[in-house]
Amino acid sequence: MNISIKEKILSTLINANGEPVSGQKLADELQISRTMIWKHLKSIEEDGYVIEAIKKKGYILRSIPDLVTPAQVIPKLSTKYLGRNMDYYTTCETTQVIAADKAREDAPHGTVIIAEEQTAGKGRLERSWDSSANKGIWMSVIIRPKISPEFAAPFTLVSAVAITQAIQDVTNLAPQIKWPNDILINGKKVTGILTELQAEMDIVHSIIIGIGVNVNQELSTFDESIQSIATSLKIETGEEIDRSLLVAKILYYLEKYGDLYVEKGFQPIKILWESHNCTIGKRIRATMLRETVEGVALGITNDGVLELKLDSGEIRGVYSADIHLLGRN
Ligand code: BTX
Repeated sequence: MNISIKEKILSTLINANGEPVSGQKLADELQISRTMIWKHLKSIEEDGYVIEAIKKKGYILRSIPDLVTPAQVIPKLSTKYLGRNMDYYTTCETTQVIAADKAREDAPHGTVIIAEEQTAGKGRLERSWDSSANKGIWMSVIIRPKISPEFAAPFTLVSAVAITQAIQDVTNLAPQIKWPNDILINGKKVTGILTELQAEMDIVHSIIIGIGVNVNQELSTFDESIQSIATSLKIETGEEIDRSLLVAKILYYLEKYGDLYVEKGFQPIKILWESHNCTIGKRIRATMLRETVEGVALGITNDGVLELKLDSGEIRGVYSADIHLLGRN
């Protein structure tokens, strides 16, 4: 586990559940001086934690800011490998590029790069992703499944199912998936997924799953250009959501369904995806790189390809597109 001394001190304070933690004990355990412990505690306070020092007893954590630090996420994890190696940034341009570099440098299977803020968040096809500070979940997950590249694309659908289920668990909302990977609540986008691949012809080196979830934004936090199409969990529930808990839940379901897909194929995921989808049976417009077509979405195939019945009667497989829902068939 990649965890700094500061994070270890913080984890100890969090795990003490309101009981005092002795400075001397911390110093002994971590084999550093009391002065160093004190410096780390000051730095933890600067991050927004409130720590009370009680004479002869030690330090008590009185309040925790809503952050997605490893110290807050890791104790909530119930995964075997996802998120067990976590790199945290208060700000960065995009976690996706950091993850791509780390994947090339042999970062272990399940590594997560997470940031409080992205200044150049990436959407698909060079679009941008609005990633304001301390309000959302902006993370890239590196996985190294032993599969060949043609089996990589469904991981986008696996991720959409995992995130939907996690949001449902934490908020009781019932998000819907618009093929392939938009997660909507009341017709507005709450999540975006960007899946990137590092591979050779016959083997996947890594899949980098970029996940953006709007959590605690007010409508005015969003860039004006997306205020009519975006929503957040706070807007939908009226409540602040614990982001670190949601990160842990997403990683739990992503590991569970990712493993299920690798072991059993797409069929079990397909059933889950269909139960959350809002695309099948609808009349849609699919904008692809070279053309735009309209028709009725019939369903998805065993590879996650969307089958569309065009007005001419022709049935077309859509591999990658932006989908606009036009209403019922
Ligand atoms: P997408 O191409 O499906 O969506 C991008 C489009 O969505 C934008 O053109 C804009 O219209 C709209 N949009 C931008 N920001 C938001 C937002 N916060 N909420 C709702 N709608 C928005 C989706 O691409 C893929 C997004 C992946 C984001 C993650 S965050 C962690 C990782 N790092 C990174 O840079 N990207 C991924």
